[in-house]
Amino acid sequence: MQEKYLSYSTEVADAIENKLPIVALESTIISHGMPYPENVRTAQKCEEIIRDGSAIPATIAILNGKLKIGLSNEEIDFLGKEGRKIQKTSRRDIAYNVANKINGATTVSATMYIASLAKILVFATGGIGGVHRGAETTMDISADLEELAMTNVAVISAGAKSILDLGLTMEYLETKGVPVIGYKTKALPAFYCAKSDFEVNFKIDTAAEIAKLIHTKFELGLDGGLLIANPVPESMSMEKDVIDGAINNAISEMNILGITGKETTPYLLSKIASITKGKSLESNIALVYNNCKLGAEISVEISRLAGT
Ligand code: PSU
Ligand code: MN
Repeated sequence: MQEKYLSYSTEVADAIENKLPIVALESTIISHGMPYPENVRTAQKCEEIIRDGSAIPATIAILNGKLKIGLSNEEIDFLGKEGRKIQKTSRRDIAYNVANKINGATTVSATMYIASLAKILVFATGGIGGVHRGAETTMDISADLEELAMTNVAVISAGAKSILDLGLTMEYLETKGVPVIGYKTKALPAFYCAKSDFEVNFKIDTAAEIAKLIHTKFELGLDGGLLIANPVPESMSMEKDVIDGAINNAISEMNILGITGKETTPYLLSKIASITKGKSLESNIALVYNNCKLGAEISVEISRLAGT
């Protein structure tokens, strides 16, 4: 039924036909998560890393009324150049954008949903949205968390940024039955920092064991995703004080400007990059690459378990 709305690149269509491991990638990170031209370069390098890891990348977006699974270099370039002019598309926006042929860069929630339609089980990104600081009054809780609660895709991220309330984010995931796995770490990674004061649910040290957990969860009929938290490489991890200072400044500035809702995350990301003179962007790029590498390893192991 949904098939008529899907459009696969030749590379991804071929991978599905031949049951090759596939790793989904989101497009909001391109349009809203990083400046041009770093965004395009990063998106292309992510695809390369996944191919080097013997898997096929499937970057997802909404273009010309189609849910696109696998983008051409030109399409990635278009999303990167348009930047924030492209609509940031989460679950609630998908139908409207398709019905009205509005181009959309997909967030974690929309990407997970579209990946699940294509039966792609592994999705690598940078950071997920979560419960925002002050959510007890703003109710700003990312749709990413609800999607993790219901859609069968494993999301590889570097944990959640401390622009969010990490403790509340972990509580929310627990309520929704979403396991949080630390790759080689017991401490929950905090995006730019390899560690936070919070703990993951399960520390797992190999891609093969993570794949086994994903496979088992879905075979048990336990619907909903898993969050794999992969710490930023130590050499690119930022000092907690430096990043906390930048985040606090960015949040006060945002409150003064009255920025709310879906503008929040993109605003904070770019403000933090400018306060840290680009250091946070470097760390952001490094952690995304690290997640693509792990995503490829996990998807290769899952294909093995599926007996292909
Ligand atoms: N975190 C990042 N970079 C990003 C995002 C989050 O470090 O680009 C994007 C992702 O697409 C994520 C979305 O799904 O922001 C969450 O937005 P919101 O907080 O409005 O739900
Ligand atoms: Mn929000």
